[in-house]
Amino acid sequence: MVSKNNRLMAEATCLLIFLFSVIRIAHGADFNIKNFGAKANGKSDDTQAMSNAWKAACMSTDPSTILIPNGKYMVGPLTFQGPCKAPVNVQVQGNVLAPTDLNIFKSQNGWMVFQNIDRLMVSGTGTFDGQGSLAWSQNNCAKTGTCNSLPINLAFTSITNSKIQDISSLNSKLFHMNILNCKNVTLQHIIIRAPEESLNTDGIHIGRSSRINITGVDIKTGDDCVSLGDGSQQINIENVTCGPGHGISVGSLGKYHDEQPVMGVTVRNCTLTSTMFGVRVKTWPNSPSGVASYLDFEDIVMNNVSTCLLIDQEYCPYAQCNAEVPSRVKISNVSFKNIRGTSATKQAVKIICSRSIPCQNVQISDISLQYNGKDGPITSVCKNVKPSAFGKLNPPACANYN
Ligand SMILES: *[C@@H]1O[C@H](CO)[C@@H](O)[C@H](O)[C@H]1NC(C)=O
Ligand SMILES: *[C@@H]1O[C@H](CO)[C@@H](O)[C@H](O)[C@H]1NC(C)=O
Ligand SMILES: *[C@@H]1O[C@H](CO)[C@@H](O)[C@H](O)[C@H]1NC(C)=O
Ligand SMILES: *[C@@H]1O[C@H](CO)[C@@H](O)[C@H](O)[C@H]1NC(C)=O
Ligand SMILES: *[C@@H]1O[C@H](CO)[C@@H](O)[C@H](O)[C@H]1NC(C)=O
Ligand SMILES: CC(=O)N[C@H]1CO[C@H](CO)[C@@H](O)[C@@H]1O
Repeated sequence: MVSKNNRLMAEATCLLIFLFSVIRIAHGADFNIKNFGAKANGKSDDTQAMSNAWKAACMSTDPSTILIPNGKYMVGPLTFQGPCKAPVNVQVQGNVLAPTDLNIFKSQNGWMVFQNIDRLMVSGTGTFDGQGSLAWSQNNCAKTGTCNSLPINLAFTSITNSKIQDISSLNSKLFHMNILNCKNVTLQHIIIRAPEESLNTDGIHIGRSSRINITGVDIKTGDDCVSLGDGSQQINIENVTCGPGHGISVGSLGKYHDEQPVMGVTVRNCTLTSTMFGVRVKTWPNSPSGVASYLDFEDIVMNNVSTCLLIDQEYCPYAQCNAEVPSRVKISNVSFKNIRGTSATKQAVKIICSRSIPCQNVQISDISLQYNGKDGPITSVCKNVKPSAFGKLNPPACANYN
C-alpha cells in the first residue's frame, strides 16, 4: 500500500512539475541562454544560443526575461531584432565578450544591436566587454576623418519606452552606446570604462531621439562621456560623473545636410574630473543651417578640467574644413548656472559664436572656478555673443570685452 501511494505521489508530482513548466512557458518566464546551448566558457561561440533565446523571448506573447547567468560568453555581432510580442527583459549577470578580430564585424555597425523594440529592458550587473585594444591601435580616423569602420558596443536603434540599467560597458572598439531614433528611454546606474588613450570611445551618443534620460551613470573613457548629435530633443542628463574623457558635448553639429534641431537639453548635477573639456557645444564652420536651442547646464562640479565651459562654432579637428566660412548653426537660449570647481587651464570659459549667426540669449550665472597656474589669473573669452551675466562670476564674463 505504502509503495503504491508513493508511486501515485511521484506521478502526481511529475504531472504538477510538467504543468508548471507549461504554464511558465505560456507566461513567457525565463529563457536562460544556457538552456539554448550557451557554454559560458569564454571560448566557445555562444552567438547562436543568445540569438535563439532572443527569438524565443521576442515571440512570447507574455512578458519574458532572457537570463545571461554568471560566466563568460564569447558572442559575435548580434542583432536583437524586434518588434516583439510583449516586453522583453534582457538580464545580464555574466560577462559577455566581443571577438577581437575586426573582420568578423565587416558588415555590422555594432556588436550588440537592439533594433525596433518597444518596452525593452536591459538590466543586471553583468558586463559587455568590447575587448577593443587591438581595434584602437588600428583606428585611423584622425587621418581619414571618418570613424565608422569600427563597431559600437551597444547600438540601440528605434527603441521606445525602454530602460537600460545597472550594466557595464567596457573597452568598446568605438562608441560604447549609440541611441538612435529612440523615444522615452532611461539609462541609469550604468558604468562605462575605457582607457583615457583609447580613440573615439565616446560613452553615450544620442542622435535623432527624444525624451532620453541619463541618470547615475559613471563614465571613464577616451572621448566624450556623453555626446548629443542632431535631432536630440528633451534630453535630461543628471547625476553623471565623467572623467577621464572629453566631457559632455552637444555636437558636433553642422557637418551634414538635413540635420535636425537639437532642442531642450538639461545637464544637471554632474561632476567632471580631469576631462579635456567640461560642458560644450560644438559646430563646424562652413556648415548648412541648423539649430541648437534651450540648452541648460547647471549645478556642475569641475575638478581639474581643461576649458570648463565652451561654445565652439569654429570646431575643426584634423583641419578637415574651411574655417574661413562661418558656421550657420544658430545657437540660442543657453544657460550656464552654478558651475564650480577647478580649471586646469587659464582660459576656463570660451564662448566662440558664429560671425554670420551670433549666439542669442546666452546666460551665465554663479560661476566659481579656480585656476592655480603661474600664468593666471583665470580668464574667459567671447566672440560674436553678448551673454547676460548674473550672480558671482569667476572668471568675469567675456574679459576681452572689458
Ligand atoms: C516611458 O517609458 C516607461 C518605461 O521606461 C514607461 O513606463 C512609460 O509608460 C513610458 N511613457 C509613455 C508616455 O509612454
Ligand atoms: C526624465 O527626466 C525628466 C526631468 O527630470 C522627468 O520629468 C521625466 O519624468 C523623466 N522621464 C522618465 C521616463 O523617467
Ligand atoms: C540624483 O541623485 C539624487 C541623490 O541620490 C536623487 O535624489 C535624484 O533623484 C537623482 N536624480 C535622478 C534624475 O535620478
Ligand atoms: C548629485 O549627483 C551625485 C552623484 O554624482 C549624488 O551623489 C548627489 O546626491 C546628487 N545631488 C543631487 C542634489 O541630486
Ligand atoms: C589634471 O588633468 C590632467 C589631464 O587633463 C591630468 O594629466 C593630471 O594628472 C590631472 N591632475 C590632477 C592633480 O588630477
Ligand atoms: C524662453 C526664451 O528665452 N526664449 C528665447 C529663445 O531665444 C530667442 C532668440 O533666438 C528669443 O527670441 C526667445 O525669447
